[in-house]
Amino acid sequence: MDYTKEIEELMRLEYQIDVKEANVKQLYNVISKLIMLKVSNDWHNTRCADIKKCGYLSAEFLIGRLVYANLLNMKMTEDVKNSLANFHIDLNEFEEVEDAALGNGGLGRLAACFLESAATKGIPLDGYGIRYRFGLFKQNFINGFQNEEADDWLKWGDPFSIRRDEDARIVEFSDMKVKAIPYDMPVIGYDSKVVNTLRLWQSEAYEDFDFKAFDNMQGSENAINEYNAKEITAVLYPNDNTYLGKVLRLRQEYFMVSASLQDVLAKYKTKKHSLKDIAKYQIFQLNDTHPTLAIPEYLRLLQKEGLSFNEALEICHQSFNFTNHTIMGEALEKWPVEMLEKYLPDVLTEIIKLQDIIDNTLDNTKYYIIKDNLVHMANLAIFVAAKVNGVAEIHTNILKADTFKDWYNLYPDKFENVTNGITPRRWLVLNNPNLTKEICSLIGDKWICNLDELSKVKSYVTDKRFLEKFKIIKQKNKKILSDYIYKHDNILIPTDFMFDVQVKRLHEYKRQLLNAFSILYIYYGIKDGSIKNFKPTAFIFGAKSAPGYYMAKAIIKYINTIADLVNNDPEVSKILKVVFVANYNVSYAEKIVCAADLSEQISMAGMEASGTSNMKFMLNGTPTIGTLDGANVEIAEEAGFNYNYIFGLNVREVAKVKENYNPYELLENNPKLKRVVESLIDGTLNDLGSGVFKAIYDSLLNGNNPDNYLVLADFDSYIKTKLIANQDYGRDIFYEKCLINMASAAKFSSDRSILDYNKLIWHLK
Ligand code: 26W
Repeated sequence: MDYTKEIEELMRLEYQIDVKEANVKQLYNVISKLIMLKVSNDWHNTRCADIKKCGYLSAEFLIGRLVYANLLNMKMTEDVKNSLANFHIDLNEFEEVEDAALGNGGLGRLAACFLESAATKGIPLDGYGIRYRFGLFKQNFINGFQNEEADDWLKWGDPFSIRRDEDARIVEFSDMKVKAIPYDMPVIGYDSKVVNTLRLWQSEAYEDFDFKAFDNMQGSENAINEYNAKEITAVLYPNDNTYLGKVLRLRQEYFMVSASLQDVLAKYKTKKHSLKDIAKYQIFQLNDTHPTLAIPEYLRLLQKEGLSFNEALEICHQSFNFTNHTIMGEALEKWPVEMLEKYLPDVLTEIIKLQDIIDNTLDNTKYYIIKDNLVHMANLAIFVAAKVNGVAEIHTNILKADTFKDWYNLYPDKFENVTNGITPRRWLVLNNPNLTKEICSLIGDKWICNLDELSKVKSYVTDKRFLEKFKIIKQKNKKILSDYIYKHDNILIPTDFMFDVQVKRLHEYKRQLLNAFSILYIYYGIKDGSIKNFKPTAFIFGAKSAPGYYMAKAIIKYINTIADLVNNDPEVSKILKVVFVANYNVSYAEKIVCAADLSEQISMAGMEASGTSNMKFMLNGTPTIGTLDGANVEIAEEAGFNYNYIFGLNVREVAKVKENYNPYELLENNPKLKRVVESLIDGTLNDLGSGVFKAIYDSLLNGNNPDNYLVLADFDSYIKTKLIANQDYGRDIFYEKCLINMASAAKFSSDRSILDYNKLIWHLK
């Protein structure tokens, strides 16, 4: 297809200019509109289908940059590239376009992969969430410390959204009433006629802003209302894994679910089915507890429509399913009863009715929703939901055996596992076109929508020609990444170095600190000659810290300071480089995961529910150095334990060690480790008087829970394994590991996850 003419016409329509006059933003908007034009019929047909649908309710959708992914899935990339070439325009120019970062990390990116997979597989799954005015903050470093800046993602326009004023809803709090305006995005599957919808709600003033009244100072009340209303969807909370208990966050959660449920009910009513049958047509997946207020809100709305409480509850039982994404106590949401009473009294009334049922039918010391004046959102979700699932085998087992043990004993059939996945379209086809081409030349292209086919590559892993090609492709990807890092972070990484990568949110349990310690250990070892023949390695980090997370920010400063030490050492910098890339995001990840040689997945066993970056690396042919945590376990099972670098304490051993853990004693018996840890306090590294390094030191050795995440306990095992991986690097056996991992990644397609959800939980056609 030649799109030249359509591009010209759209440019005239939108901007009244010639294509050659257009800037990048204008071009981006026009190409996006072209995609919208081409998808509109399929989108309309999917939307109108009168079939059972599932709503994926989520406070986060980390969709990233859409233009390339949409072109790919529409199979338009080549044609658009050629059409633009007529105007001497390069498609790569859109790399400036901002990511839509409407999510924090794993949970939000998972939601985006799931929507893409459902559309690809033809499953009617629509997303409902929040249209944040500002997404996850942008990160830069000032003297090595994280600095946050607002993410004004809309400055590029929002060409993939359609605002639908006609579907506006009113959301009421006890003290304010706001308008919820939906913005719809088409969710485009790969080569698929099914185009689902991501509906994101924006809050606006209920009354139109009255300028005249405002001028006269008569209606300043209106101005204030507008300000308050807009505030609800102003910004994504940047905390990942800690519950804050803020009123504004409560408003966001209620705003999103109330608007979405009203919407679903209004649409259902036009269909003339009995309201009692609604669960046959519409169900919901709760992405963690953030949207769990949907349960009491649905109870309230259904009763308003005339159903009895019991009828409404029965519908809720059939409608809601709940996914848990973390076992960390501090992340589990518990809203104070007084807060609900103050802002959402009618919702609280429904919650109390549920608690009454528990009081009347169950042992309420074991089972409760309200306790100590807190509403336990996970318990609410489990009590009502039809199915509850964890996100990797080991995680689901921990939920059953520990976190929700009593509930599991009560409702064993409610609990399911659905191991997470990633979409192979964005995370292989799009980000690694050369490897994609090579795989297609071996086994055809069916694997793109059926990743099981990828296992056919296994018969080529010892084929020298394929291995050489893989090396060349990896080398090319490393060059692209190295150039990008040089441009954005001003550090030059030679491409013949091993690229050892840890990218994910910064959290103590993920143990970036363990990685940092290992680098210092290697640095000292090279200097004193105790580590010989270390193969040149670049340690690459990418991570955002929650702005208020003191210890995570301290660790960022520590790693940046180690980077300065190492990179400025005239001798060692010939062998080691350390870089902490600024503003790690989806687009950066696309460049990183295809260029990595080693994937760091080193959380303390039992803490990482699943992880999904581990899957992205695997699919791009990168072995894992990791603990037996989350989906690492399944990765090692699929690829074979010998093809990855597994180390450290397992879940059982962690519990055992914690019984009487003495990190102080451990250090005294390990002088080399002691030297590394003391870099925090002996003046080797300078935290510019902030005291943050001493705080890290204290977290390891002093206080109630010293070294809570067993960094020191796992250190020896980690360093030993890391040195083995280093020695393997560059040899044929290493590349065999790369290829075996890639060829064994089928299980981690989000297509498989979505089909599992459908088979075990949703039962959609
Ligand atoms: C209330 C504050 C808050 C915000 C976000 C609490 C918890 C969260 C998320 C549950 C954190 C999260 O993203 N969890 C990650 O979910 C991924 C997708 O299932 C998993 O792969 C990660 O292991 C898990 O940490």
